[in-house]
Amino acid sequence: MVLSKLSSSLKDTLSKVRNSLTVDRNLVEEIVKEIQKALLQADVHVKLVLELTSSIRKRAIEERSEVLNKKEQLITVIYEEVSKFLGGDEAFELKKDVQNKILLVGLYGQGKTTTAGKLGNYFKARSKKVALISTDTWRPAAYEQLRQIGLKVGVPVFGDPSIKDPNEIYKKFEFELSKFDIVIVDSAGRDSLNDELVEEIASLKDLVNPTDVFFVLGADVGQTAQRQAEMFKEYMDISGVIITKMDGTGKGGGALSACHKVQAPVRFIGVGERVEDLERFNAQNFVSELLGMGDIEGLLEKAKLALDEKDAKNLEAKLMKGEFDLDDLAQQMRAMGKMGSMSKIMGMIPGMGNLNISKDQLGAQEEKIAKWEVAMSSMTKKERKDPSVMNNSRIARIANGSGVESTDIRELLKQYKMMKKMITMFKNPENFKGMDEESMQSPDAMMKMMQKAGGGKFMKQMMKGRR
Ligand SMILES: Nc1nc2c(ncn2[C@@H]2O[C@H](COP(=O)(O)OP(=O)(O)OP(=O)(O)O)[C@@H](O)[C@H]2O)c(=O)[nH]1
Ligand SMILES: [Mg+2]
Repeated sequence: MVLSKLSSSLKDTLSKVRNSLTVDRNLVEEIVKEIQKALLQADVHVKLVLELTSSIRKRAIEERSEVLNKKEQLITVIYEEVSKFLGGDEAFELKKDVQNKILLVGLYGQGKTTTAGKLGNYFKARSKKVALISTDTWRPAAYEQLRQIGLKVGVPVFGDPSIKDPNEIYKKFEFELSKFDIVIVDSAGRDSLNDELVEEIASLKDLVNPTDVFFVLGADVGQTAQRQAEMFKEYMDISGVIITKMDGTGKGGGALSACHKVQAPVRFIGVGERVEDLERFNAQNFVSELLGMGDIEGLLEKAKLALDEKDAKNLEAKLMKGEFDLDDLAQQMRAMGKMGSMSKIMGMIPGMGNLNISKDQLGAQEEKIAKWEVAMSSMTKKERKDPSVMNNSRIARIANGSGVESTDIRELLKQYKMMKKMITMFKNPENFKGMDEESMQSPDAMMKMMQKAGGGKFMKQMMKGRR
């Protein structure tokens, strides 16, 4: 399997990191050297190897994480830099609300025609109306080859072997093609890179105006891949790369270098000759497999959570000073705006973590929050700092100015009062007396504590609102 040698070398390197007692400069240097060697042996271009490893070295030495230990951090850095090398870890999505036209380009025999059929099959299986068109006027029987594949996967194939100009073929079927969700355009290859080929394809590209141009190349191309990639890139924007023949014996490094050169992410990989042998490429999965990192997802999650927690801590510190005004509420609401963070924040309030909040309730809450934000933008600074000045005429004025119903504004003020009361309550350690960690997490115990503190009514209201 392609890259298996690279993979096993990198896995060895990483287990060295895991088994080391300390992470120091020497270890980083040693690791960097090993990664360099592994990449060079896999045929990755030397300049890119140096670029990649120097950013790994720099980050490993300079960056410090608050939550990850040094080992975890080094592993994360290696992972992130290798993923970035592959063009980032966002997976391919079709463009929304428009017809998707995908133009496949690349040299002779790299797998364009086969991949056109595979993509047809892939999108058809996802309930899309797909059509293929052959614009290859170079290879004898190119149209017939694509037609056969189309028959196999049950996708219509357009083309006309009697026409000798690719643009004319496309124009002939342009109207027919407009009826499909997705059109895949197969283009011609040449046995060596020449301006004539690239100019022909650039002109076809201008005519088709594709939503994506995928550069197709085999995992076995080696060092020439970079030059190919460069030449195509000079003539047109390439939005993605498809690496075929991943099931072969190629070293893969040439293809990886090419991806880096065109600065486009790998979108799909071909893993065999059959039409089903196409996989959507996911850099995160690929790199974790390459590096043998079962733990990477956990580490990334941990690092991200730490950032969220930092935000929450900052807010908490402010709240604990008791200076809670409407602007703070707005800030908190904005933080909650990120889907899912609402339940996270609830989870941070003792006793609230165990309440089940459904997605619908969350959605309704978020809608409400959006309205409140609009209302707040019509308030004066003074009103936001000290909402106790609020009266009927002010509320009417704000409703008028913002277009938000005055009942919604009253609800906002009520919510603010509740929050403020709750914060004051939590600030007083007296209220927590006699409670252990566990009972702090139980809604019933919290309810009792609240009642003791004289907040029973408020608590009941809160619970009612949330359920
Ligand atoms: N093992 C394997 N073979 C593949 C893969 N993709 C394509 N091939 C084979 O590669 C050869 C060339 O594929 P084509 O699809 O004809 O390549 P092309 O880029 O259209 O070639 P031209 O039209 O001549 O430029 C065929 O024998 C395919 O079966 C793959 O993912 N794995
Ligand atoms: Mg072909």
